[in-house]
This record gives sequence, C-alpha cells and structure tokens, in this order.
Amino acid sequence: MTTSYFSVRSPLVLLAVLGLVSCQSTTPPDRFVMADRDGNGFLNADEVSDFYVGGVFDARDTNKDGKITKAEWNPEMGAAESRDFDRHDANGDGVVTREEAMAWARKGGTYAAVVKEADTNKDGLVSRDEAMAYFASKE
Ligand SMILES: [Ca+2]
Ligand SMILES: [Ca+2]
Ligand SMILES: [Ca+2]
Repeated sequence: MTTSYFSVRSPLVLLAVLGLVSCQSTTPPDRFVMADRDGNGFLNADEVSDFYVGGVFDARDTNKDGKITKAEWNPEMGAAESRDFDRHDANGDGVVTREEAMAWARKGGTYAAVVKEADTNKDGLVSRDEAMAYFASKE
C-alpha cells in the first residue's frame, strides 16, 4: 500500500470520519449519506476514498481555493514531504487540486483494504449495517 499524506492512519480515523456509531446523540449530518454520492445506500471504495480525502483536503486548503500549495500542505516541509507533494501534483503545476488528491488516493488503493475488510458479504460494497458492524468491532 502506498503511504501518503492522505493515508489511513488507522481504522479509527475512518470511524471518526464516517462517524456512524459514536456521534449519534448530537444528530450530526449523516456521514454515510454524505459519502454515498450516488445515493444507492452502499459505499464503494472510491466513495469512501473521496469522502475521506475531501475532508482532509478541505481542512488543509486554508484559503478555500480548491488547491493546496506547498505552504498549505506543510509550512515546514522537508525533502521527503516535498517529494510526497510532487507525487500528488500530477500535472506538475505546483499545486495539488482536489481532483489530483482524490485520484492519487484512488490509485493507491488507500481505502480499498478497509472496504474489503468491512464488506462481510463480499459484494464489493459497504452497506450501512456492514459499516456499523465494522466500526463497532474496532471500538
Ligand atoms: Ca454509493
Ligand atoms: Ca497540479
Ligand atoms: Ca457488502
């Protein structure tokens, strides 16, 4: 698995992102529904990947222009971080767009392993029940 800025650091990260189990009492936006862009009631690996990367991206894109500069990525960037940034910058224009970040995470299969583990009936998709069971098992 490719490690990157947008990698899953632990399944608990995904738990926090999707927030399916722990945050019910405060009636947050339903993150499962938010992640399920085509609204079919299931999450595929791309939807999970895009949802998480989108959240990280928005947090780092401090001026909200849809692009992350090196300064936004990491103001104290060293050589290794700089190379990591350049790998995400597919067209080499010096900024990483949301699309570039999402494409990178999809290609790296960062979330495929999580989806595979959560997908207990092996249909390639994570249902709400599967997601809740998966997150409950990680708590
Ligand atoms: Ca879907
Ligand atoms: Ca770029
Ligand atoms: Ca499934």
